[in-house]
Amino acid sequence: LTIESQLHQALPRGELRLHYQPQVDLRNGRIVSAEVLLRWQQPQRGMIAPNEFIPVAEDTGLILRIGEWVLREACAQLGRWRHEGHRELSLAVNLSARQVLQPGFAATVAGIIAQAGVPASSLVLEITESVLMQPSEDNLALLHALTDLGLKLSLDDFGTGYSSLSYLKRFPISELKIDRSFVDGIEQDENDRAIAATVIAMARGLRLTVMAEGVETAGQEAYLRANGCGLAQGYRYGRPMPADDFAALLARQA
Ligand code: G
Ligand code: G
Ligand code: MN
Ligand code: NA
Repeated sequence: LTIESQLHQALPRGELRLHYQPQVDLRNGRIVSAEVLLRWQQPQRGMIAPNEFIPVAEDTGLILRIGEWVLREACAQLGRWRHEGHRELSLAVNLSARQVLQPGFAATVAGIIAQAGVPASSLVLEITESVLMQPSEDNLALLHALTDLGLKLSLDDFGTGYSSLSYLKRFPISELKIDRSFVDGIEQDENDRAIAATVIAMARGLRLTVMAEGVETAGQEAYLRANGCGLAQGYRYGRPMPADDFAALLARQA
């Protein structure tokens, strides 16, 4: 069987799972949110990484149904955690370009957050530069319809794509995620240090929050904090993990 035909079965058979990776406030080290990362436990193939099946889901259009399931599941989980006392917790969900730019998506999101009983302000949607590379009036209106709900848009993998800086001004983005490829070299590569510091300074100038991805070491963290980066995510704080493990981590810092 092809990966495509197996992917069709993944949702009805309950083979998709969500993992949660902690995101911390660099001022105090506290976990304030998590990125939601999709996992596919395929009975014959084992665990399949999103980089392998998301492109297939995008090509086939299955991403629309899968993406909606991810949002629904993530918001329901967020509602339970907030109800259990983690009142300030928020979640960041990855969206494919095709998903964000489908007409009526904002109404779908509004329905999902209402059903889950979570405030829109506790939801971050991570989009990629490919969304901003189609800067039509229609697309701009679709993104505004989302931010009008009160949620935040975060630009994932910043610096790796082709988006022009002018898009940052034009689109209703409130956060930049510095790509892990720049964070990697902070301790040894003068260029990576300069890029990280410059992106942080630019983001602050534009009044955007900054999340550094792929933070693994104390040295990387110290450099990012010293340069004004507010938020961080990476193995230093935790790998993507099942909901129960993330809940245990939250409980320990309560
Ligand atoms: O979890 P992992 O570190 O392997 O993630 C790999 C990539 O897959 C990430 O860059 C992320 O953007 C993407 N990804 C993970 N979960 C989702 C999802 O639910 N929807 C979409 N569209 N992409 C996802
Ligand atoms: O594309 P996106 O940035 O959404 O996906 C994040 C990916 O990066 C996930 O596949 C996740 O497993 C991976 N990741 C998260 N933190 C780290 C880290 O500290 N080091 C490395 N090498 N990978 C990470
Ligand atoms: Mn992401
Ligand atoms: Na990324």
